[in-house]
Amino acid sequence: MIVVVVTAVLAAPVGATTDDMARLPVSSRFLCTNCHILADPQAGSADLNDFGFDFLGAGRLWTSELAQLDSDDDGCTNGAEIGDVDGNNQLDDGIEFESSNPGLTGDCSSAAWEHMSWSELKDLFNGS
Ligand SMILES: [Ca+2]
Ligand SMILES: [Ca+2]
Repeated sequence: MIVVVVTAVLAAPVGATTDDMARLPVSSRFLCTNCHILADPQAGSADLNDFGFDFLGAGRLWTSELAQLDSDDDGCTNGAEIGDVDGNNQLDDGIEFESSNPGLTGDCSSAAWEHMSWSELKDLFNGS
């Protein structure tokens, strides 16, 4: 599996990022960092983040399966982070740009907490 992914990365044409960005429902906030790790913003980097690898594995297409994954393992699905929960390639109501980054761990939890009511928080701790 790793060999397949590495081969696909090496085979990717230069400049593919722009085309790939257009395949997401929205990419206006994080642009190429939805899929790539930019260690040095000046130089840039083609290294993929965890969402980038899953996007590649999905045939470089935004699918409902990809939307349901939590690529960066931060508790929010890729769909919730992008703003298209069901992955139908239509942004959810009121969404104009990514809510958080699907390839960056830990950037969505605070937003999720802020949107919970006190009764929802209580239910969470009570396990009901
Ligand atoms: Ca996530
Ligand atoms: Ca995230």
